[in-house]
Amino acid sequence: MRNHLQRVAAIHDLSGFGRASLTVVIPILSSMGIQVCPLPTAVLSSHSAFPGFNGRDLTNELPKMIEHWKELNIQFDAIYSGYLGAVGQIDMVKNFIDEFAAPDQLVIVDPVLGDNGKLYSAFNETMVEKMKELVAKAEVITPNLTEAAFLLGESYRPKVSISELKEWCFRLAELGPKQVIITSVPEETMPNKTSVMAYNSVDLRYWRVTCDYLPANYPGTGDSFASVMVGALLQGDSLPIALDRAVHFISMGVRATFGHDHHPAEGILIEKVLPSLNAPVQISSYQLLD
Ligand code: PXL
Repeated sequence: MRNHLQRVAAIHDLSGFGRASLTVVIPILSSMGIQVCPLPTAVLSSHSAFPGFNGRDLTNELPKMIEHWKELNIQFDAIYSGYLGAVGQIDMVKNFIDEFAAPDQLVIVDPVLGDNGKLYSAFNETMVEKMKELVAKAEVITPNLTEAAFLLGESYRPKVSISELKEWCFRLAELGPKQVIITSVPEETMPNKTSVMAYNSVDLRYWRVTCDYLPANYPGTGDSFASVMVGALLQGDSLPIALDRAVHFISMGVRATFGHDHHPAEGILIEKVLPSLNAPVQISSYQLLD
């Protein structure tokens, strides 16, 4: 039977406090009219940027949950993975992609590994190596600059030229994905701007969307960005329009948050900007790169 709504299997952790992973994936995709079926990889009191967090890895639970979904014969229009609780989960997600494959399905992997040049506290080089295998099974990947550097074995540096970034996108596409999106790219010549770069290996086009940069570091923005990308692509947007929508959603969320004085680890106030996801595209600033 055809799904009544587009349906996404969302393989991420549930962090109770701080807006990251499932606490942003679900509201964003629900606001975009898409049904989310979470497969939680871990349950944490907060994301790992808060000191003293408590977490429970769900690696041993996943096979039983996946088995039940198979018995229910659930069909997914998209499979979307993010933060994985342990390296042993990578093979499970790879198998999930094989077992739940369907025609025209979107498989999007956000290879969550780290930020600002460092791996997140739960991860090491083994996770990086294994993540390459998962990336190879995706149609779309959304690493940030740090994750792109780790996946390519490059040293992280905050300033990477556009020609180097194009080469990084190309090399990431050689790992398997058709579309590569690198987020959190500082602009070389404009310190108050930040960009997202994308490459579509099907039509060989490179895209860039630039927005204002405010000096703050909010965990979970990568999860919000990738979730808007999933929603927009499922709604039939082109790659550059999906990029535009995701960049401007984050940009608005950062602006809605920046003037407040709470701890940045609480993340961006997505609740203030969720309704904008239902508006027609208003700002369009994508650029096609030579
Ligand atoms: O994608 C961000 C994220 C997700 N989940 C957990 C995290 C983080 C980033 O710190 O710690 C548990």
